[in-house]
Amino acid sequence: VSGKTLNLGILAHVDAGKTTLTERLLYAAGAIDAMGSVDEGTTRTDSLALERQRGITIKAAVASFAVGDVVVNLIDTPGHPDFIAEVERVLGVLDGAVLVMSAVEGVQPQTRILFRALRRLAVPTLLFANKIDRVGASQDRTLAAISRRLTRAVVPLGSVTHIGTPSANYAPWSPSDQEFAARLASVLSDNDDVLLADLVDDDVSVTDRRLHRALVDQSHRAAVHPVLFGSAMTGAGTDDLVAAIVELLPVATADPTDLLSADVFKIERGKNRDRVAYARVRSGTLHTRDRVHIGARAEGKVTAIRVFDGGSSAERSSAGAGQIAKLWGLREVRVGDSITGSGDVAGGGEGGASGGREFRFAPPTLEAVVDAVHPKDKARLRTALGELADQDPLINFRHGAGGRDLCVSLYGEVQKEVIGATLAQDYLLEVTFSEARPLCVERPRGTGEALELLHGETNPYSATIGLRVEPALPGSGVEFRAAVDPRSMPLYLYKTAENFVGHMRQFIDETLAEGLFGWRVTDCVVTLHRCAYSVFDGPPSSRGPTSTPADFRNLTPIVLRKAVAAAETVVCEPIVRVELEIPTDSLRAVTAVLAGAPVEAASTTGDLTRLTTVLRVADANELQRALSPLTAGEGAMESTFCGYAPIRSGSASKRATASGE
Ligand SMILES: Nc1nc2c(ncn2[C@@H]2O[C@H](COP(=O)(O)OP(=O)(O)OP(=O)(O)O)[C@@H](O)[C@H]2O)c(=O)[nH]1
Ligand SMILES: [Mg+2]
Repeated sequence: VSGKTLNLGILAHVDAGKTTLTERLLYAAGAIDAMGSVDEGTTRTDSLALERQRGITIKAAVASFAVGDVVVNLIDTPGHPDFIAEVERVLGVLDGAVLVMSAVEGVQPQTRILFRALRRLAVPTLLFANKIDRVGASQDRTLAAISRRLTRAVVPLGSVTHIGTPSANYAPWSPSDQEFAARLASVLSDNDDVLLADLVDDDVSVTDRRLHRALVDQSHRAAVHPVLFGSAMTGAGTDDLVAAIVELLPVATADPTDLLSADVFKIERGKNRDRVAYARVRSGTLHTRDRVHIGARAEGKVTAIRVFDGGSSAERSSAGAGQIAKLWGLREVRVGDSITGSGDVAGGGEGGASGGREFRFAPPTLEAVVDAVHPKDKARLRTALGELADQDPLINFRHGAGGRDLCVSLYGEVQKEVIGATLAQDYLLEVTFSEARPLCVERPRGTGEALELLHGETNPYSATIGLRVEPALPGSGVEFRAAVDPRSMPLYLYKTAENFVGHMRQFIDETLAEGLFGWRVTDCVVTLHRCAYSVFDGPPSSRGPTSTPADFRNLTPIVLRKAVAAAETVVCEPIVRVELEIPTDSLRAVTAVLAGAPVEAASTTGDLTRLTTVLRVADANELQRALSPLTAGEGAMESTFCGYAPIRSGSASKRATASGE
């Protein structure tokens, strides 16, 4: 294991040119001999049949090239908002990112959402304005949109000639260009007081070289974002982009002698349908035949490793800190798992499961019931969805309607089609989907308690459990507290109090997956306030505890359901904050569609009006459909998930009144 690694995400709004750019970068760096094309379905990273048919990226894919002694692992991501969960997993393994936008369309809704996430995680990010060869491309408009809608902490590194024509080209500014140096100095000094003071004093120490060093340093720290222009299609500007990537983005830093830790961000099926995990090694070194912890859940043995190494991946006996490795042999691995050495303390990172999952973006807000066309396939469908859910963070399903229905959660209609096509292609399953409806949650209305006593008349199990359910702050999720003496816990079965509490937590999460109205129960505190196990006190030889794990596993859901029923629940549906930018002369027509929804902020500049409001998801979807006809195609809207609000009696299409969370 030698050299340096840079794990680079390529992110953008749908169709901005990520996959084409990935292909171009591989070609420019000599990793491939000929450029593939998205339109012909021949790129390296859009390798799935579905991606090639549709010309869109669905799954994140890794490719790599070398520049000098740096191996750049490119992760091409999907831009369609239905596949945002795929980007979510990738964000955690990046050293840097290129946020691509089109120099024609400029900053689009997903551009902002992605940029915000990159900023929050402080991922060093270059901005690349693509498609300068297309009619309508504009440098000034793109830069204005960036500083108005993304950030002012940007430095354009060059300019474009013949923009909007096939011969459009990009040329970097010369470091001695006075205007460029002045602009650079002004942006950099916003984050550097010493530089600012020297500039004010007109100090001779402010040289081109000093400015350049400050640019490198601030880009590495994600304090400023260099902007480059180019065309993935013609190759204009892409050599400069390669140079900027290796100079202005930081390489991975980690200690290969440290304890092993690796993050799984993608799972793919191998030739024998075995699981292949893509993991970024965070620290330490992973060897073939190593036994490892998979989250805190399972163990496994790595049977083979491939490492990305400029060009394609190559078989290796080990993968070191900073590298992205493909791992074979981990049968129980899921996306989001953290892998640690089996000699070390298991390092949490249980991801993948639907339980306490955290979203960097928004959670899915829709769901549909999926059903097999042929009744005999029902069981197989269940298994297939389970398998898909394990390898694919996009797919999340639950049993609705008391176990009769299979419900998949969704970000949108395209995702529904993709799941259908995947089931057909990979599992030969024909399915139908119900219309997507808002994915609701239930919150407790008040406090509820329930208790089942050992030997009690209504208690079919040999244990005592008392649980209390109380409402908690919106957005807080489920908290479990064990308010009993550890001596009352069946430690002879679970060894430690912590382990027992962990198991109880799991029973509770499973039970809360379906509340009184069939939705997940959340935003509550569950307290275990009574607990006892049964002790057989016959002759001394047979004296001792007799409750089994099954008693606790089976009794907990019974007691918890009673407690939830006593608390009662309120069904709440997802709401989104909607930002609208519309021609002022369409304001009336648009507000008519919003009837009733509170407009939080409105401002008019020139003939454009911007306003913000909060809508139920169903209404936001309706508005999205109505917007284009109402604004002659000029209106733009962006919605961000902002929580849940109690459903208005009867109809999910009523306007939101609550302000959410
Ligand atoms: N004229 C021109 N067209 C481009 C350029 N880059 C990409 N395209 C075209 O834009 C379309 C979308 O390109 P992709 O590379 O698939 O975009 P993407 O961002 O990967 O799209 P998703 O992965 O689906 O989000 C294709 O038709 C490309 O041929 C460019 O620089 N100039
Ligand atoms: Mg793509």
